Amino acid sequence: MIDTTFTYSSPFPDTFVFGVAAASAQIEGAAFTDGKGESIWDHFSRIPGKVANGDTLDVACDHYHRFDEDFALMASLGVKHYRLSIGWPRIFPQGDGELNPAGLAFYHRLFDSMDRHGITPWVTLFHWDLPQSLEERGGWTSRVTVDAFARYADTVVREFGHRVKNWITLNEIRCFTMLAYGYGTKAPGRRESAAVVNQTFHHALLCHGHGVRAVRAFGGEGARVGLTDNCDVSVPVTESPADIAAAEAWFLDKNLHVLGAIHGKGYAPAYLDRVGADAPRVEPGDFDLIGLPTDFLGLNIYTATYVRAGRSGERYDALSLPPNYPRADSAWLHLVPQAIYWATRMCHELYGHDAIYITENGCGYNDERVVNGEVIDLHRRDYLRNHLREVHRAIADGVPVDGYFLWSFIDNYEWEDGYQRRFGIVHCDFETQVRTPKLSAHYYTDVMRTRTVL
Ligand code: BGP
Repeated sequence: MIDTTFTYSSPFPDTFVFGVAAASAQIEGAAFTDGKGESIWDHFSRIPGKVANGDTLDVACDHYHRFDEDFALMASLGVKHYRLSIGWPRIFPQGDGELNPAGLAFYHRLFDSMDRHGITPWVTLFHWDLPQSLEERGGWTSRVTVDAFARYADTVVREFGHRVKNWITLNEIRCFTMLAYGYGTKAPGRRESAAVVNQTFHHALLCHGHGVRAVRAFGGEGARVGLTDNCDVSVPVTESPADIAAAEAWFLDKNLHVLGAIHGKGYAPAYLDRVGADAPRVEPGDFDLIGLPTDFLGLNIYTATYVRAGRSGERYDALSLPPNYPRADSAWLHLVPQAIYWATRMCHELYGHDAIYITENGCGYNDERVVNGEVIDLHRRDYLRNHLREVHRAIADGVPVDGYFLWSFIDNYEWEDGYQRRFGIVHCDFETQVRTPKLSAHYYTDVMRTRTVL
């Protein structure tokens, strides 16, 4: 039922969550401290030519040693919700095998500090930092990783379940499967066949299921869990019934791998037709796990593809963007704010998700400098404002968007782009570790305070 009293200038609902996001490997640094094992990114970043400027994750934002001041800064900016991830190789340096108590102790200290600063944690169990030891035993191509993840998830949820109530199983499956084992641009940088890549997706889906199972088993009262997906998003060229129907058909087709698979009944016929002999091997009971009901869906939304009705009988026509279409410095990050509106609306209408969080949204630029104590990132303020408008519009249209986490709190290690690509609303000087909130941080503070798109 659409609330007709919710207008363009209405504040966001009282229950709407505003937050910021980051991930263990990207900000913690301390890559080999207190018994942490090597991750595939620690390994990959040392292979010449894989990461811009040969940047490693060794120090990053040194958040491992500075989290207390970082949470003080967050609190001073009015941030009350923070999405972070736990570094698997800190907990189990080899992925399985021996537990590292110092890793658990670190996250206890971190949660203590968040408590003191009045910040609620939203914890992702896996944000890409697979222990290298597991990679050497097959990584995501092997069920060894699934078993190891099940134990890791059980351990983490048992340990922190009394203090963490919002859990995210995995971050962006296609990035650590397809891009990592198919295209080879992300760690571990392999180029495998389609059959192998489809199998990595299947193993990731199983781990998602184990994450849900672990939270149900050990999360305690009030625990909630969901997946964070980076679905391929379509935006209808015109908001006419024909273009909307085309965009929806494209969306369903493109997202068969993950969103189409987590509903528990096995892979969709359309998916099996598409992959043919390259279909993943499925064992009995796999979909009992994969299809476990969740409490919410997390979406990381950055960009989209424009789709219109097919001109000559096709169901849709996906348009390639002209070279002068506006984008951020990340080459893939074309500016399409309506992505948020359409992704959330389609997930609600096509898959029935009734609690959706934007778990990431943001933009990456190079060469953002502190001048006279300020970083005037009006480009990011504009990105943020345009996207928040679309969140607001979705809510006005009855789409259940319950929260928004901005990527990222602070400039950090942007995977193969290293430190040159800045996504933060807080500037990090990687030489001195000095933090400077950018104009966009102050803008977001005002938005969170007034609960209005200012
Ligand atoms: C998402 C990741 C984040 C973050 C962001 C920016 O895919 O979940 O960890 O890195 O994208 O993208 P990138 O660093 O690939 O430019």
